[in-house]
Amino acid sequence: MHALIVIDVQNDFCPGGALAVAGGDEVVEPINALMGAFDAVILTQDWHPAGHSSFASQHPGKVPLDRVDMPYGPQVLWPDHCIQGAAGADFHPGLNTNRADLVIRKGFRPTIDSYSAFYENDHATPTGLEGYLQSRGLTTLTLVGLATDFCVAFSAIDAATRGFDVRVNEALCRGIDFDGSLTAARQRMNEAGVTLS
Ligand code: VGL
Ligand code: ZN
Repeated sequence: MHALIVIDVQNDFCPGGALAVAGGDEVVEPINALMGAFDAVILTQDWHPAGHSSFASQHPGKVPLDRVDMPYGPQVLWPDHCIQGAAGADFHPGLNTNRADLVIRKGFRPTIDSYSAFYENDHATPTGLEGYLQSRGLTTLTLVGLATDFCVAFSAIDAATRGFDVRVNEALCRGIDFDGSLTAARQRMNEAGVTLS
């Protein structure tokens, strides 16, 4: 059984949003068109409380894209984005959310970020998605969405490491791509056994 996992196609990651990914909105219609071909469609939603620890605004003297050391490891700092209940956290209005069997939210704990749909950035705290997929027999996963080099890549690597057959459809992803992050993410995905197409 094959699931389509649509990562973070939310207003803040689209042009005009707080953490806009270039061309982020271009993936919306082609993702909609793909949904019917899958046994299950799952959406992820970045869902931060105001004042989240991944926001540069919470770290005096820091600006977005600076790095800090968190108790769980290094963390890139971001502009305030995807705040629970705010318009920026809504899915892009063109995304066909009706087709989704499951919406999984992540990043809701104030002191830890969660790029991956499977584990928070400590690589230990589960979101529950793995158990959901297992109990539905969804062993093959195609990932699309935003951003290729952060939430898509982290999700793909976690899933491949946990034994899923993972494909990333790069044409239906867009990346943030700073400081070599896209090239590095592609390499890490390849090493983890993710199929890039
Ligand atoms: C993401 C940075 C911060 C993503 C989410 O969806 O790739 N990136 N929060
Ligand atoms: Zn976030």
